[in-house]
Amino acid sequence: MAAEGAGASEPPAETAAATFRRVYDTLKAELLQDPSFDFNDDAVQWIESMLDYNVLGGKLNRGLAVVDSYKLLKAAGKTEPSEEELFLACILGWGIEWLQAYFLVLDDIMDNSQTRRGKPCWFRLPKVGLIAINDGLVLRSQISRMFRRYFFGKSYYVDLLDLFNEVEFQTTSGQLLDQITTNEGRKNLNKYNVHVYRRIVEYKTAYYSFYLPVACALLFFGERLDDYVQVKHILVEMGVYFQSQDDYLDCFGEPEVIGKIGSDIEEFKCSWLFVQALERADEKQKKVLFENYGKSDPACVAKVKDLYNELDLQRVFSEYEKESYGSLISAIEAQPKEAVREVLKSFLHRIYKRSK
Ligand code: DMA
Ligand code: MG
Ligand code: MG
Ligand code: MG
Repeated sequence: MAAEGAGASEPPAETAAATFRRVYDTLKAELLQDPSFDFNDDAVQWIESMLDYNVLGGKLNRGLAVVDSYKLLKAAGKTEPSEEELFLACILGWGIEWLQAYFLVLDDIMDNSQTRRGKPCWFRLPKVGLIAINDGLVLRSQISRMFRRYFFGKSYYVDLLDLFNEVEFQTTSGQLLDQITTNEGRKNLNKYNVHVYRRIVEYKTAYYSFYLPVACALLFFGERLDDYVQVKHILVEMGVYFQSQDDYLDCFGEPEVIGKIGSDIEEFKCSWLFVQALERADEKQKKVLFENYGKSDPACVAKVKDLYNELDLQRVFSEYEKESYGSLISAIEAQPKEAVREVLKSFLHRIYKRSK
C-alpha cells in the first residue's frame, strides 16, 4: 500500500537540525571570503579550523531554539515560515551559537578547564595557546559581519544589534562577578551564599542562553520586546535552573556524557552544590569543606564529594528540580498567549532532568 501524504517520489523532508547545520556551511564560506579583508591561505585555514572546532560540537540548543520559537509564533497565526524566513531564523540562531563559542573559548581560559565538548579546550592546543583570546574576539566580530550582510536595512536591525550588545554586557558582567567572587572565596568561603550565587548565574548564563533565543525570534516576528517583560522573567528563571544543573553535572555528571571534566571544586567556584552544602553543614562538616575546597589534589576533591554525598545533595538537587519545574510551569500557564506558552514549555521540556 502506498504511503499516505507525501508522494513516494518526493524526498523525505529535511529535519530542522539538518537545515540549520547546512546554513553553517554557507555562513562559514562567506566569512572566509569576506571581501573587506584579504585573508591569505594560512588565515583562511586558521579561521576555518577555529570555527569548526569551537562553533560546532555542541548541542546547538540555543540556535535551534530560535528556529523552533519562530515556527511556533508563526503557527499561532496559522502560517508557516517561508524558506527565506526559515533561512534568516537560522542565521539568528547561528549568531547565538557564535556568541556562545566566543564566551566558551574565553571561559575555558579563565576557568583553567581541560576539555570541552569531548575535546581539549581550544587554548590547550599547543598551536593555539593565548591566540585563543583573539580568536574569541574574532568570533564576536563575525556575528556583526553576518548580521550586517543579512539584516542591514531591516526594520529590526537596530533592535537586533542592541539586543546582542545588551546581552553581551550582561554576560560579561556575570563572568566578571563569577571571577571576582571566586577570588574573594579563595580568602573566605563564608562569602558564598544563595544570593551571591543567584546574581552570578542570572547574568553569566540566563540572558544569553534563554532570553536571547526567544527575543531574537520575537524581534524577527515583528514584536516589541518591551511587551514581553514577563516572558523575559520566566526565561531568566529557567536560565538560573539551567546553570544549577550545569553545576550539579560538573560534580555528578559523566564526563563522557557532558563532554567536559568538572573543575568547580578544584577552582573554588561559587557552585550551586557548594552553596547548598554550606547551608546544611554542621561545624565539623564545614571544617572539612573549607580545608578541602579549591585544591587540585584528587584526595581533597574526593573529600568534598564525600561530604556532598553525606549531605544527600543529589536528593536535595532532585527536589530543587521538581520545585523549579512546578513554579516555572505555573508561571508559563499564566501567560495569556498560547504561542508564548508553547515556546516556553518546549524550552523547559528540553532541559528538565537533563544529563548533558
Ligand atoms: C558558563 O559558566 C558561563 C559562560 C558565560 C560560558 P561555567 O564556567 O560554569 O560553564 P562551563 O561549565 O561550561 O565551563
Ligand atoms: Mg566559568
Ligand atoms: Mg567554565
Ligand atoms: Mg560549569
